[in-house]
Amino acid sequence: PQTIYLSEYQPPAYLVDHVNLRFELFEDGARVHSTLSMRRNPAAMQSGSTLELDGDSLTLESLALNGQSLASDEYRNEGDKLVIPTVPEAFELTVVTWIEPQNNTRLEGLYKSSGMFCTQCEAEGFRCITYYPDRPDVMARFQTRVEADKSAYPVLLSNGNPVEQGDLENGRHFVTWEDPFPKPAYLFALVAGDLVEKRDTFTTCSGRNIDLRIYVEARNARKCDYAMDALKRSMRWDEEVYGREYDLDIFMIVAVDDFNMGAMENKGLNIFNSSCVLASQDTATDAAFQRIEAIVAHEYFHNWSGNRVTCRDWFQLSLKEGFTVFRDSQFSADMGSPTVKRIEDVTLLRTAQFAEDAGPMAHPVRPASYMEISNFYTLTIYEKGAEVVRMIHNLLGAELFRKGSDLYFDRHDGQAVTTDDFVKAMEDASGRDLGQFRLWYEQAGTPVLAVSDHYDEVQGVYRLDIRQSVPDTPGQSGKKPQHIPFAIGLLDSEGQPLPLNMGAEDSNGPAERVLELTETQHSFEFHGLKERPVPSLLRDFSAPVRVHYPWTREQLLFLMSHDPDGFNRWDAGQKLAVDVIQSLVDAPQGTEIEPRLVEAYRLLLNDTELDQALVAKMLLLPSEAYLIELSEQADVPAIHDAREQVLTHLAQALRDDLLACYQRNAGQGDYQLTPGAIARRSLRNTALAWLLHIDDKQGRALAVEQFEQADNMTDRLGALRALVNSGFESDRIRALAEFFERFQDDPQVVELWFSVQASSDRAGQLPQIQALLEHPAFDWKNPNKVRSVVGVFAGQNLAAFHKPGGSGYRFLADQVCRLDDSNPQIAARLVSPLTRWKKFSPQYSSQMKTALERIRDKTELSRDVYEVVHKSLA
Ligand code: HT7
Ligand code: ZN
Repeated sequence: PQTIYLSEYQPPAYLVDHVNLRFELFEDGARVHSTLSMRRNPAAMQSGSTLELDGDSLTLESLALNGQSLASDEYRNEGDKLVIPTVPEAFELTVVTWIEPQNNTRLEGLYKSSGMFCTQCEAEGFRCITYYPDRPDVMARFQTRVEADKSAYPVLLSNGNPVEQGDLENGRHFVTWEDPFPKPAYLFALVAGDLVEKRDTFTTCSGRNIDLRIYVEARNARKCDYAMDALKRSMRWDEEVYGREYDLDIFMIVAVDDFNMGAMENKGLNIFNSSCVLASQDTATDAAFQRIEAIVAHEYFHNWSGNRVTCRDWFQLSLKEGFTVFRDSQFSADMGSPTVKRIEDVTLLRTAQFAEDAGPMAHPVRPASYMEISNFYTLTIYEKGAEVVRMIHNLLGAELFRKGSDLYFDRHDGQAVTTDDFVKAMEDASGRDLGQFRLWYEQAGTPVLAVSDHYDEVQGVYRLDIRQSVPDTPGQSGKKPQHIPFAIGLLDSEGQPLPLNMGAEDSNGPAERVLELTETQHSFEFHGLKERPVPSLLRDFSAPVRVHYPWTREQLLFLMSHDPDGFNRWDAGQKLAVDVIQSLVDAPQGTEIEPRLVEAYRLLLNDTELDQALVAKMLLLPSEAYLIELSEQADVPAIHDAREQVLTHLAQALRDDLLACYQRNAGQGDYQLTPGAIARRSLRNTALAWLLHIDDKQGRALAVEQFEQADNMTDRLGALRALVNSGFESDRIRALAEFFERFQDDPQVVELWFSVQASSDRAGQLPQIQALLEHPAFDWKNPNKVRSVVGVFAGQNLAAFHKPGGSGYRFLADQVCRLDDSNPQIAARLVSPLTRWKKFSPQYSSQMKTALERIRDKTELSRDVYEVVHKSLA
């Protein structure tokens, strides 16, 4: 496969002003009539009059230029390109293609899911529908007429506003949609199906009434309320915080069962994976509700950050994704607890994005090259991209950042632009120089800050020495220092914040400062300190960096209970637990488990003053994945055993406190989705999980009762998970059977049922995973099912996946090969756990490598999997 380079970007040779589409949908295929009004791009760099259009898996039925059919020697069909050697300056091109949505298992372009037609065009799916200059810097106005059988497909949708509809012969009908906003083809969408609609309205800040609709299959009609409310909250928030008003008269969301990712922001017609939109108290967990709110908001926010202002090319993907993730995380923080949201974001970043940044697929937030763009919808583009925008926000302050975003939207409305245009708008609005800051977009790898300190008792001066380095990554070495905002505070021995006086004459300095690191080495002095302070570093995780500082356990225990920065309070607890677990990994025998850790957890379990949402987070031990990420050469079974040992020790020592915590947080009256109620459910289910971890009899009775009596999915699933992970085998078997029996008709709950088993080292050993793949509810064509069994096993059941002997690796390689033929995007994502083979100790890494080679040697490997496997083996 070919590599595409940012440095080779050229503006398009031809532009499209208008697209007229007519879809004839049938059971055995679809005919697509497309008329493009095109003209030569005055900004084109190459001369000549050759037109090249992209195409993939299309049957060309006819081609006409300005109404004249083209003879077969007047164009070339080169498989993925349609070339017309000579075209005029301006012309109309009519293309008719035949496609087979019913056989489209890649789920790119037009395909069928549960009997309905739907599309996924980002990044390069539109070329699977018709020949087109399928690149985001070609923006056109679309009119789309959809024709289909009226009884099978009563609902016919596309982008924009409906302008005409009517009946046709043979029981067919049509609807025509017009989208007044020029858009790239990746934002095109079409849906045809037998769907019910939930309606609502939203009055915008300027008083316009917007028609809101969520379309779902009839059986899901009662599961749309939460998403609708989340949508209205998002619309209001974007007006209030970013001054962004919705622009069309109608906004639609459609739920689709078979979908490669979470959701898609098509203009006016967002298409969602069912699991990211459908929810009810008895079928969705609190985490699912929060995810739905965040994704609904994310897709809605794209209407401005992505659709009105879009990307010039796919190297700029983080322009829309990083900015929009930042916006959705601000929104979620405003809707709930900012500290808890920050903890969740940083957990994902440090566990998974840092791993990506240190692995063979590491790439900058603005990559310089790719083979298959679908492989670049990564945590680096999304999460690190959002962190980069967050740093700009923090460097500028909320007011200037808003000025910058207003300028960006005004300046570039209707354009396809670059990350550099975004930074420029921020610079122009604020007057700040972000020249060095741009390196965050160009350099891959997670910067490392080595921090040491020194206290001069006599002078009362405390000094922080900070050394920055950016590690080498594939294709990049010898990196420059980056501009890093490093937020800190200092505490006295009573836990009181100390004034940060940076000059010898200063007094009454602020309690927190953001130190701006721009050089390889910095020293900062703080004056007037009567005792050695305890530093609180990188507050609120002010930059996506690794900090190395020789923390003592005393300091961590102190920060855990005193740091006014909620994030650092949580992080101190994580660091302490990591230290305790790591010392057990290093010396499994004879290492005493830190008694102060037990006492710290006891305090937490009984702390009813502290924000209970924060307590709930603080009680969660660092995950195995994070512990692996932190180790040099990971021995997964050893990490797993050490973590289990600590959990067992804590649960045994704190048994009575756990029971008390459970009881205190049980019986909350009517189900509510407030932050307080969510925190109580989380505390109760953590206590239950710990009690069952030590096979406590009383815990078991509580779990069985909760499983049977729960009035919501968080509690029912919490009890199921606790039973499944316990030694009470008959309860485990019974609960799993009962759960399936009750929810077998609900695909989203069946996915939970699969994932509870696939993630459990008791119920998810390889033979059990293989049995799940044979289960009648499993479906290889449905990405959610594949993720909930194969993805969860390899990504979350780490001890089983890394079982000595390599059976887990061979299993994954087999499933990747199998999927590669039907859905390469999903296959390429599944490879991920194998790609970091160098991270593991030799007996594991050699077998992981062998599994990758096995995939590499498959015949007819897709471009998607080829890129991931070859880069991993390089
Ligand atoms: N912008 C959307 C990306 C997306 C996607 C990309 C590749 C293949 C399938 C896909 N489905 C959706 C989602 C988003 O970030 O909002
Ligand atoms: Zn997005």
